[in-house]
Amino acid sequence: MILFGAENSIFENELHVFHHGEHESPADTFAPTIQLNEWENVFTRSRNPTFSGHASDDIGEVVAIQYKIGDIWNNCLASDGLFDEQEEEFICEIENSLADGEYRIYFRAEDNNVNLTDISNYSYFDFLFLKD
Ligand SMILES: [Ca+2]
Ligand SMILES: [Ca+2]
Repeated sequence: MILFGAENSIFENELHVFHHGEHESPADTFAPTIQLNEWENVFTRSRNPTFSGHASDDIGEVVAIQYKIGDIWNNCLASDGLFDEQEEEFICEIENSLADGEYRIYFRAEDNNVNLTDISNYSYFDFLFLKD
């Protein structure tokens, strides 16, 4: 009886570890989704406008949000100072001063399982810079 009990308990432990492991590292194949905060207008008079929004991941943590106007991706900032959670508010400050004109800004997100927003899923926003 004692021997049976011991074997049984080892079996249960293995089962427990297996299930635990499954919960610790589920397959994560999706990048976080991005929800942009709407501007009141589609134009700005600021040469260095700011965008903000919310990123959320079903599985995993948001580790980066980036924007691009043109060809180069730039990092956005986490509102709480660090991209390290499943839900993050972010701010993107456009560093290169804009010239007059129409622009499209793209956003993408990355999680801690190296999932990056697919090009077909980039969030974007069309706006105008009009100087005073
Ligand atoms: Ca994910
Ligand atoms: Ca955070």
